[in-house]
This record gives sequence, structure tokens and C-alpha cells, in this order.
Amino acid sequence: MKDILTAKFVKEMQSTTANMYRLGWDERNGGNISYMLDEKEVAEYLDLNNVIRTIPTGFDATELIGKIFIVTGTGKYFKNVMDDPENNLGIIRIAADGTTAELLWGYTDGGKFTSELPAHLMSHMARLRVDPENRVVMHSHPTNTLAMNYIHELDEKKFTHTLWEMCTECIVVFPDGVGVLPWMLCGTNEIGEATAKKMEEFRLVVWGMHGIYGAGKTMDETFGLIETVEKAAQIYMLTAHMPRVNTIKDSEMVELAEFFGVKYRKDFLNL
Ligand code: 2HA
Ligand code: ZN
Repeated sequence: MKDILTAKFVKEMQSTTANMYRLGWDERNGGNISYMLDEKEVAEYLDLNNVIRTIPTGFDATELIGKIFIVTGTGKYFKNVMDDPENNLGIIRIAADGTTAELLWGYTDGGKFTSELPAHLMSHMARLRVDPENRVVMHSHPTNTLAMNYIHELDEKKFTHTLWEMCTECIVVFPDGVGVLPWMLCGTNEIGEATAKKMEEFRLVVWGMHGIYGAGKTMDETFGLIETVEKAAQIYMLTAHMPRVNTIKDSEMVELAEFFGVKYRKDFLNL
């Protein structure tokens, strides 16, 4: 059996959490990532019959029975994943009852998966229905995105439109726009269900005055989505208090979307 610390998926979790920490997006225990793994690949590193312990999830994930995820731990700091992946991460499989997680590796101090597991697994289910290749769900507290939540209307058309105006590439990177939820209590099945509902049409969902969720096929794609929103929000925060002299016009956004051949939310433009 190969050493799991050499596995690409562990290294990706380490480098991504380290990048997010260094960008200042994930203070203390802020943020969480779940990454659906290929069973055959995991079997190169772990005996899949060896369940270390079982942990109830508190919700039904029948659609994900048998699926394996690497997930950041509750209360754990992104800052520490690089140096101690085995304690700060865990590999879980959804058991046959759909409501129990079987721990296959990690959480060595007796810990468990992120408190946001409902939002993660429900989002995986929603995204897999529209994109069978979806693998990653990522939550973070990017500074400018969060700042923008306090001074911009939390309306998904207006929020998306403002972001699209801030960088030429935005409409190409997230043509499907950004879903927006009002402030809600986090760590609950309710916010999980609301997030998953948005994930049926968006790969990005803002949690009002809290942070953002992203979903994608790869770690890079998902990180890149959040990174692009955060960059646009940064430009917004750098300019919102000053007179706007220039902007990217809606007709120019149409030009961009058509040139790059992306299917965009026409109803989010004012044509
Ligand atoms: O787990 O970010 O939303 C820490 C969080 C909760
Ligand atoms: Zn959070």
C-alpha cells in the first residue's frame, strides 16, 4: 500500500488550504473544503474495509452512499493543514444508511468533519445532478467579498452585475453568476438546504455577511471561481467610495460572452 501523505488529493488539500490561509480568507477555523475521491485511487493508499469509527451526520445523503470524501475537520485551522494533514483532515465514506460517515483516515485527535458538512454534501448532491463531473465544494471568508456584503445590496442579479463590471474576465469565468443567500445561522441543515437549492443554478453562492461557497470539477476550478469573485470584490471596494468615470458596459459583456462562447445569465444584464 502506498503512503497516503504522497497522494495527490492530500497534497491538493494541503496546498489549497495554505493558499487560502495566506490570502487572508480563512482566519482561525474559518472555511472548509470537501473533495469527492475516486474509490480506486483511495484503495491504493487505504484498506477500504478498515473503518476507524463511524460518525452520524444528522441528515440524509442517500444519493451519496458509498462515496468517499476528504474533508477538513471541525474547529481545525487551514493554517495547520500543511504540517499536520492527518489530524486536520479526514477521509469519510457515506455508509449504507445514508446518514452515517465511516472514517477511513484522519481526525487523529478524535475530531470530526466540518460543522458545515450539511451544506457541503447537499451541495455535492445538487451539483452532481446538473454536472456529474463535480468533485469539489469549498467555503471561505474572502475579505473583500465579505466587505462588499455590507455595502452592496444582497440581490443576486445586482451583486453579479456589479462583479461582472469589475474585471473583464468575470463574465467569462462565472457566466452563471453568483447566488446570494441572506444572513442565516451557519452549521445547520437549513443553510445546507438553502445552499444546495442555489447550487442547482449557480456554482458560487454568497452567504450574506459570512462568506462564499464554490463548487467545481477540480480544486483549481473551484479555487479560481472564488479567487475571481474576490478579485472583482477587491476592485469594487477600492473604487466604491469614488466617482465612477468608466465601466464595462452591458453590450461589452455580451461581446465577451459571445466571443468566448459561454452561456451566461442574460437576465442579469440590463439590455
Ligand atoms: O467552519 O467557516 O462557516 C468554520 C466556518 C463555518
Ligand atoms: Zn464560514
